[in-house]
Amino acid sequence: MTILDILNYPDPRLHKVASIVDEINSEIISIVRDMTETMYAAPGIGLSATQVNYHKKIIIIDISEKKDDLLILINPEIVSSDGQQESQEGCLSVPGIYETVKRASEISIRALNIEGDVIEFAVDGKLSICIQHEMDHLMGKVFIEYLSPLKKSRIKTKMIKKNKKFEAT
Ligand code: K1U
Ligand code: ZN
Repeated sequence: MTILDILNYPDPRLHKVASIVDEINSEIISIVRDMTETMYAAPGIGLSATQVNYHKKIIIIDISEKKDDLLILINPEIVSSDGQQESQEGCLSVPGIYETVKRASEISIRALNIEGDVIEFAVDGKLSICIQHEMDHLMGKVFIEYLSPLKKSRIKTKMIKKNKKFEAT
């Protein structure tokens, strides 16, 4: 397994739209393994393939305390959504930034699991927020795009400075 580099905002590759996984082959299994190691090492509670510069519809999530409840969703789709909730979100691609985002409170998801079976389930709360956040990444959307143009621009400037500092060291 390998710990992959996570793209940092405003890297333009974060805005690529992921394509459908049409076969769960050894390449997909390998990227899922590497993503899992990367997410746990970061540490994070979710990760999309987009963030590791792999532009296929794969997300992984583990919101458990013990980090022993990994959810792997391939080609995830939101089949229905209801209500609204607001909460603070962070992003491994925008480190150090936490902002309040409004999202649907309950969503029903259809996806493939790693065995290639179709799974359908409804979720709310933190898991629902995390799934919506990761699915946005697959569409090339980063959570700060929900903020006002002024806030977004300030964060962008801050991140560019931070990335330059990091590259110089
Ligand atoms: O997509 C990502 O960048 C991962 C992101 C997921 C997420 C967090 C909060 C709301 C929605 C989606 C993160 O994991 S940021 C790090 C984080 O939240 C965390 C890390 C360690 C322990 C607890 C939380
Ligand atoms: Zn994110």
